[in-house]
Amino acid sequence: MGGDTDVGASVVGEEYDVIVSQRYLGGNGCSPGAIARTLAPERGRADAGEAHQMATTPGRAFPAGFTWGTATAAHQIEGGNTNNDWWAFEHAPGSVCAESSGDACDSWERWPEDADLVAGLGLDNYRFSVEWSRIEPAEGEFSRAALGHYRRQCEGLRARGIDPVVTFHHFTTPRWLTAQGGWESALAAERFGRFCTVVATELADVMTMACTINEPNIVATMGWHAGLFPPGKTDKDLSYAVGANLVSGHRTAVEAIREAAPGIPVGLTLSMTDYQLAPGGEERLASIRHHAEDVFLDGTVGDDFLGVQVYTRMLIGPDGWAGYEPGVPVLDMGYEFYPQSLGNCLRRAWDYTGGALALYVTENGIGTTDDTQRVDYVHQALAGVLDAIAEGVDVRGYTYWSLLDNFEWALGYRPRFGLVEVDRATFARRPKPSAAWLSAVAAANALPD
Ligand code: GCO
Repeated sequence: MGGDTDVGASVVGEEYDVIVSQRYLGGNGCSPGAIARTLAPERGRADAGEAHQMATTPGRAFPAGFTWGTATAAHQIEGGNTNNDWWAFEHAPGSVCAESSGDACDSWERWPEDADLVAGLGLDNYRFSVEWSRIEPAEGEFSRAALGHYRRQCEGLRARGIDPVVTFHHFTTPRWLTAQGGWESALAAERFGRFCTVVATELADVMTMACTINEPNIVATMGWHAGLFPPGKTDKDLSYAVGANLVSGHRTAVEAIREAAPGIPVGLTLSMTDYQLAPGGEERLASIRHHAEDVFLDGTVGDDFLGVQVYTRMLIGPDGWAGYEPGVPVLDMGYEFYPQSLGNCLRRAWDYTGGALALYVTENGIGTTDDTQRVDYVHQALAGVLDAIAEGVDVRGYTYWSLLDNFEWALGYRPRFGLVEVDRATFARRPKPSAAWLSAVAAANALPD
């Protein structure tokens, strides 16, 4: 393992650093505790009771039917996913990864506990991903046991009153496919379509929504341009070609899932950043938006919904990322605490797609060891969602990333996005006060003042 989380230093100045890499670089040495004190000097750590009271005071209501959920991804929580490109990347000599995913949260075994946690929070849905390399460990060879596992998981969620929202590809690709060129090859879309047919056939009567490829823009850029995801390449043009293959994989998946699971809404979940103009950055801003977001949004025409995933903003000047404004709070992940980014990106997604697709926030959250700061972030982000809805943007639900403290890709287990803490030795789960806070907001379907 490289162990050095400041892996992004060498990429600053290139277009891709402003596109996505800020979301994953981290290691700026800034204390999250100090940031929280700046942001919320009066607020103490809320226990569950206080949190409930905070959230049930009359506030601004969300529309009836607005859905509440939380999300995870297979490789980040299951453990032992040895047969995909990420495991290989984590274990390659000189890897940029801080550590191996290892046992992760042991959720392959402990998914019933996770389902109990979501049920305990009273959330409507749980978004999780199926691991392609477990279901299809060798090309064309499908594991009945793995399919049965995910089917039981969906059934178990439903038995607890939770809607299963299934992501078909969340960053990981089986090794047998990477050996064929992975997403560099046009073959990948066809292979992915076949996998989607098998999975959607199995889960047709138990899942409630299907997300095809999670953040294809991140996969292409981080893997083929920034070199910080597998396969670790740094070729901008190749990353654009991979992006196009991922878009075609999405389209193939939409067709496959619709055919195998009629009536299940299908959509893409896209990483969006609140790119803002710094003086002189007009041209660069347009170019970044085009490559990072628009080519993927163009691939969503005809879908049933769009999943919007937002964490922060970036100021764009003539040379790309213009840096932080003086004095802004910077998080442990290396990017700015800027919860207003969510409302702004929802507006942009709505405008760009001409209001053709219902929007769901399929990810939003904060990596912090200060749980009070988490509540502050989500509170402000949700206020932005309400503002966007009031302006006419059709936002149907909010999903917090993540249920658990989990494997944050090249950064390992240091960033803490979870509503629930996980003991790294025993895997014991312990909900944080923010979990009770979000639970109360969901129960009230309203945001406290
Ligand atoms: C993402 C991711 C997650 C990350 C999260 C926090 O879609 O980028 O789905 O895998 O853990 O975004 O960085």
